[in-house]
Amino acid sequence: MKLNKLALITSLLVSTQLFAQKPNVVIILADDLGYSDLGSFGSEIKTPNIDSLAHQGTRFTNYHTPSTCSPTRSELMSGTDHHQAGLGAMAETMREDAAKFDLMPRPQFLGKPGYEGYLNTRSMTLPQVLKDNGYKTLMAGKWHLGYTPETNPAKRGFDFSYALLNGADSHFKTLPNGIERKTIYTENGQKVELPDNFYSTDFFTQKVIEYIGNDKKPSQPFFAYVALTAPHWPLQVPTNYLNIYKGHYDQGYDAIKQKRLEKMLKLKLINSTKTANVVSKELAPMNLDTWNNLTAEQKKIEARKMEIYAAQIKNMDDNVGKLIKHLKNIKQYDNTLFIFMSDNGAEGFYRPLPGYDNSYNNLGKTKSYELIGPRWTEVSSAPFSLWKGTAAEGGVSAPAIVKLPNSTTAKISNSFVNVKDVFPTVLEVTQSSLKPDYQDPSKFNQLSGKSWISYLKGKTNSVYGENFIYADELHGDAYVRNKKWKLTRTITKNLSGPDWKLYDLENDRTETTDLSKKHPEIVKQLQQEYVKYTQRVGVQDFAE
Ligand SMILES: [Ca+2]
Repeated sequence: MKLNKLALITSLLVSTQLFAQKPNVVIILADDLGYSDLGSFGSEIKTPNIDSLAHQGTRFTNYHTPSTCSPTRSELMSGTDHHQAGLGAMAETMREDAAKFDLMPRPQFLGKPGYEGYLNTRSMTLPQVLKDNGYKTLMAGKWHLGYTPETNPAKRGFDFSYALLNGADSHFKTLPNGIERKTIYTENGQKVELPDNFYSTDFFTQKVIEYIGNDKKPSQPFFAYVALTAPHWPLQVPTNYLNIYKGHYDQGYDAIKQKRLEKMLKLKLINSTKTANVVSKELAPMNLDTWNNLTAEQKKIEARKMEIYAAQIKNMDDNVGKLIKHLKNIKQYDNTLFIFMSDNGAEGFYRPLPGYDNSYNNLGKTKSYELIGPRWTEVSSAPFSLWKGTAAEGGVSAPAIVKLPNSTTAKISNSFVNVKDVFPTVLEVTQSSLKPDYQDPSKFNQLSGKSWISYLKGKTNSVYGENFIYADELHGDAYVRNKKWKLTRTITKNLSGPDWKLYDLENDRTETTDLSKKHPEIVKQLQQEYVKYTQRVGVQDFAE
């Protein structure tokens, strides 16, 4: 009897020890961060903490996401195409009043399969699967995948959650007089009021640190989803950040972009400083002209907006630094898988709100509500074309960094990868398994990405192989890829006209030369692949 007891205790101790050795997982999701906005991706903005992950891990130069927030988040959480996960279109576009948000309304789509407007019940979730596998699961930040109690993070697998349920909010608690907060925050599923000193990124990071706790020998590994709302509009920073980039952007768009391109070339992220064409004044939001054609007053305001944007990114990096420091303090840093990425390209459309004080001296403070606008976005997206909400590379390419547990060397990877790969990658690193129900396609959407691990460990030359087909569609903007080819259209705001265009991404990822007339056979083949994709995932046609 005594022996049995001892054996039981010993085996418990051994299993607890093995359990504790499972790696932690930290996913940091930036919101609308452009492709070249990090120091390690060519930016002049100082991001040493995020760069420290890049310098011990892999930078993906060819990482893809849907072109807006909630579709990407649905793919990250479910590991499946957003048309199957419930965000075939953003919920905001399926409202009768979508035009209010500068979006083309398609209320007739709402409720169709895959267009529920929230992370649907056919989606298994990454936090739930990790929880089933013994992980403590926690998140803080933007959810954007459902407003009801059933669709709250607390019901979709998170043990601990502090969530903004909406797609955006002011970064401070204080709003202008007469403006009422309509957004909803919940903690562990219960509605909460923001604290008076709330600043989004500071607060969400602190919450994550609090949920992780101080235990140096935790009984469970953890999964932390750090869903930051920076540097999404409005441009707002704490007072001590207001002037840290003062004067840095007075040279204007082209000078800063050129510096980024040269740095990217030096870092071997690109192989030439060729960059995309800028949008014409006629098509640009606000009809904003190029730098040399602006008045001195316009230049002053434009430069100020970018100073605030850069400061917002610096604040985000400082918070990532706080999190890294905490993990080092509790001896959990080395044994953690880090994935840092943006959820989509930088925001180039202009979506101001009435009732805010956007005078020069108030920019970046509470009660202001500004965006960087299209021209600085063309810098954020460099070397790519366009921005968030389009199928151009500037909309669907995001900076991404993965640092495997105990990794210490820097790599740059040009392999095509996408956000749906995160789920299977995390499963492989954490040696987690799916319960039988989740493996039944009649009950649940199946994972459609590929794990990066064989590739990152040097066992394969690319994640998807040479001849992969990949397609996506959002709000009528679409693309399909095979080998070096991308067939694409961006109908939004008529930015690229109604026609499909063909680009050779190997030689022209800036999408400057349309080769559709030259290679009609490739256009035809890719069009057929695109139709197959729309049928497979159930795309509703926005273009009609
Ligand atoms: Ca976003």
